[in-house]
Amino acid sequence: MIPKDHPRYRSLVARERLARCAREGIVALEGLAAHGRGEAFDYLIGEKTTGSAALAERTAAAMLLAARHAVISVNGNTAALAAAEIAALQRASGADVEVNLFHRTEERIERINRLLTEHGVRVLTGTPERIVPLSHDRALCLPQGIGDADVVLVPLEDGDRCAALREMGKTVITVDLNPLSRTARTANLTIVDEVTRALPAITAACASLEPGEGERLIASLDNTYLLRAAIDEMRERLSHALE
Ligand code: PTJ
Repeated sequence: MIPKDHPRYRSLVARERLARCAREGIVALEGLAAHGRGEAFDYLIGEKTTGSAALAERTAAAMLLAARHAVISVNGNTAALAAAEIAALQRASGADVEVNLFHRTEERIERINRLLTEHGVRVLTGTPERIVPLSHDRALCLPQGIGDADVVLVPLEDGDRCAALREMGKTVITVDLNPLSRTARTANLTIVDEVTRALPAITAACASLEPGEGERLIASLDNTYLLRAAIDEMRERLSHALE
């Protein structure tokens, strides 16, 4: 039992949930290591949504709403941390949700589908095909889902799929606390924020974009600027860390 007044309460609850989901076969054991990396970067940005992340989240909302067919691609970590937040974003954006795993087994796919469904997500199901040009199982996706999408939101991505999706001509939005990752640098739009803060912020933006704002945000999107801003924020915080 984690005491509510513990200074690291939120972080400990997230860890406990991931550990439980790992025991239940929802989160891959490798996902626990991935979370630790994310936590370290979250420390560096001050465990808050920065101004540049908020801009990225608004831009993501605009891109999801403007898409012909937007799909949110969900892995084990994202499902464990943010199932209810995915449901809310699906309602606000009209995006489809598809489970796509790096450490893929049919059993994990089923467990994650069930967890998402229990939280109100309408999950796309069907027979996956090797559509994404990759040699591992992330190539497998649904022809009527990621296969057909023009915009794909891929939170906590593992690297090479982002490039493969871009090669297919898709627009890729990612959520990644590490602004140096391959995914962060390859995506069209990178939100450097913790996934449980980022998804509700995109959901809120879906309901509050002013007329014409979405087009302006998309036209002025500059991912290198957003990544630099995140790195500047970290550098600034580090240089005053012990004051
Ligand atoms: O469930 P599976 O089988 O699809 O596997 C999922 C993992 C996460 C294991 C897989 O995609 C993976 O190995 O990912 P990586 O390469 O570790 O990349 C994950 C990225 O997400 C890293 O750059 C982390 O810094 C970042 N990250 C981790 N936790 C969070 C995060 N970013 C935002 N919010 C988080 N909570």
